[in-house]
Amino acid sequence: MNILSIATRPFVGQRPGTSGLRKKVTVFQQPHYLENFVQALFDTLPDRAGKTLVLGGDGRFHNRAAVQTILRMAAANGFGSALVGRGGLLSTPAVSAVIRKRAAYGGIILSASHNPGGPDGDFGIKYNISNGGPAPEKLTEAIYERTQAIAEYRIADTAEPVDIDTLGTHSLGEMRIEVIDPVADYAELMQSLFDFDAMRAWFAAGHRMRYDAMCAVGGPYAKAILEGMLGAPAGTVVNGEPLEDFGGHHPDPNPAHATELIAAMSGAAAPDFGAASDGDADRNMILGRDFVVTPSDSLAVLAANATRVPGYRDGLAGIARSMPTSCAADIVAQALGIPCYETPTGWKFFGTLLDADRATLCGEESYGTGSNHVREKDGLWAILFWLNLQAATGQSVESLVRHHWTRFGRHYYSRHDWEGISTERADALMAALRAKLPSLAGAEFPAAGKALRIEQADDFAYTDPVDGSVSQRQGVRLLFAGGSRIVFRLSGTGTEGATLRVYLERYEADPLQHDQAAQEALAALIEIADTVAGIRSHTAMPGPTVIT
Ligand code: G16
Repeated sequence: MNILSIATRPFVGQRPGTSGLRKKVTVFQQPHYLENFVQALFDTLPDRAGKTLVLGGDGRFHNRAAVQTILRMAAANGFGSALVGRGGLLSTPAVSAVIRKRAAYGGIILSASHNPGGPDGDFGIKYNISNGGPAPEKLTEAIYERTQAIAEYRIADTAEPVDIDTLGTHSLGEMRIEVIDPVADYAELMQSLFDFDAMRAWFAAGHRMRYDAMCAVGGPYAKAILEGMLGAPAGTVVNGEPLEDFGGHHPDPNPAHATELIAAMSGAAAPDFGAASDGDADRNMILGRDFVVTPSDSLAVLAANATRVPGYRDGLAGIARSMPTSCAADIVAQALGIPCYETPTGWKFFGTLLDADRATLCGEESYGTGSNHVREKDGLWAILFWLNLQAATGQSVESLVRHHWTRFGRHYYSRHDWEGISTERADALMAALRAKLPSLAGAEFPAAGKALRIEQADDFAYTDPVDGSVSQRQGVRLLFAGGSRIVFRLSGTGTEGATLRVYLERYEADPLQHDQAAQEALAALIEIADTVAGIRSHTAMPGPTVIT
């Protein structure tokens, strides 16, 4: 095999964000753009020779072309073999499962997660290390440094595309390519964790479910497991065919973007259980009939009930949540007598805790939940966990959550996103807020006839308790007496301008106060957030663009 060395020049802005490098498809289509990033990645993996690389993506536009390029580059950079999901498809949690099961060196996932796809949409690439989890910051920074100095990349000189649509093995020079069933390893892992008999019986008893795969990569997994292995009626999985533009859907499973599912779950004739996953199937949304579960509550309910599920029968070592995620899990951890870790936003921060067996379950407000079975959040895993709980207890989603609130109290929770702010304005807002921090502790705000007092105001910093690495400036927190919180941070996953995320949370122990609408229950905090940060004046926007 002839290997070409192609001269190139650095592109500005190839720094991975919260979860890999995400840009517009048109940016990735520029000559050398993908190649530069992949070569920079390979250059930071000096002992890659002869090793196995897992490769797949969420099937969005540009996925197939990128797979071919990366295979040619992997062969030219000395990898011994590549495991590719059939059709170039692998969900993010499946990549993690395959890396772990087959002891691969690492994996490349082609996805921009929940961001829209298609020729005018977004594309992305992320690297996972040998534990199956996202590359830690040390590695993503090294990749970025390399992108800024790159002068050439290596690629196999062949115009013949590899047949990635047929299971089996091929070779590209000395590299062996195995096209694998994207679902098989993952499905086997799910069987080892959940009570498939109980879930089969739940469907056989006539219970109904609606799983909206949002025309993304979750469809094949959900169909194989729910309709194939668990006997759910055909049609349980909707929007189940992965499409390059997600059928025009915004594959972000939350109440703002999964409106079809919310409508289908409303009314007496609605199915018992509703669920959705995102572009790369690592996020999940859980619904009962006329009832939407917040991701923060979902983590807390799963933790409190974990021993009802075979894979977690022996209990949990600990729980971890990202800082903006509500403190509902903390109260459960306290009751169970186990630690609860508060990490920065980004699944990569859970890796060391899971590897060290300090945490068993992890979760984030951004519709991510997972456990130590892989090193990624896992949409279908969370959905099967909820299904297993319903089958094991005979309770509905709503009743599981209401019992939980009665026992532990309710954390009213909402996230307000202000999207499409110019980077300058967003940076100015955060800088002004940070400058104000010293004056905020002790400040009082009138709310519904009483005063809300800020007890602590800071910029969240995290020291990883396992490897000691430090991450600064992870978001401004206002912590109020009584447990309410407001958190401000800028998103690290967007591709245009900046998105301000404002996270709002209020704790309510009294069961008689558990029936308010979240936005009403949080009204005073919503007002304080704007007063303190001057959001409207900084952004010149009338209100948030997305409320979840
Ligand atoms: C990624 C990260 C998550 C994070 C989310 C939102 O999820 O893996 O840890 O919570 O982005 O991040 P941000 O608030 O910075 O936009 P995904 O599903 O997009 O890979």
